[in-house]
Amino acid sequence: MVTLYQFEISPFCDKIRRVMHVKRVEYTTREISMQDAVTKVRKVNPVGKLPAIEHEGRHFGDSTEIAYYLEERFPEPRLIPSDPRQRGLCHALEDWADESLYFYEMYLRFTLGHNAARWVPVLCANDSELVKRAARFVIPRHMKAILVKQGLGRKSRKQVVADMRRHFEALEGMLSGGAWLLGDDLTLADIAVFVQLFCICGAKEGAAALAEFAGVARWMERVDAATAKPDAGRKPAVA
Ligand SMILES: N[C@@H](CCC(=O)N[C@@H](CS)C(=O)NCC(=O)O)C(=O)O
Repeated sequence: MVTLYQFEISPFCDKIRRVMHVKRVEYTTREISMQDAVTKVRKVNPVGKLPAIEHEGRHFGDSTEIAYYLEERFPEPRLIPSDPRQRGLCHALEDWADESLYFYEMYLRFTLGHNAARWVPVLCANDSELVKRAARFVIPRHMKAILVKQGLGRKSRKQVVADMRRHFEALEGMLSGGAWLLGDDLTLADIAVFVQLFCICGAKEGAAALAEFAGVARWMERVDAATAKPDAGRKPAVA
């Protein structure tokens, strides 16, 4: 049995739940609240980020590390190609999702007031009233500070939305070659990109972009159908 330490709404945690669902890995989740994050996360991942898993007495952090570990321990069905070119592309797309698309979801959901009003309470669902109230002010500022250092936070909203739209356009182009990002089979690349897009589409601006790209919308439905727990009760592109 795998134990997943998570923030439920984190795209990286969603990525690992979906990988485990496809591989039919038995797992249980431990939800970490915002107020416990500072003390509890470092106990399961010294880097201080989630997801982290515990399996057979060992701890692993970082969604990429975890996905490669799960691939080794639960090889079927394969999610990481063995062909070197496909494997390289799978990694490049996963890294694009984790290290670029992630910052768009952070920017859109947590720093724009109209989206933050919806998502900050979800982020703090397991916290005390005091934390919930403080979070309305603290979380958007905290995320903005991260994004200013990263670079996206120094751009205008118009520029960020235009950059984001270009990512949708790139995906639409990649998907013209087949049902999945790498062709005929679902891979870790589909899951990694999907989870970030799912969060982006939780913002009004993301949902509006999705409405323009029918190929991306159909692919999102395919990935969700192939990777979500039937009882997850969530649909992509809710705004
Ligand atoms: N590269 C990491 C990123 C994980 C990540 O950034 N997780 C966020 C939640 S979405 C987190 O734990 N942030 C807490 C922090 O940075 O202190 C992965 O793939 O697991």
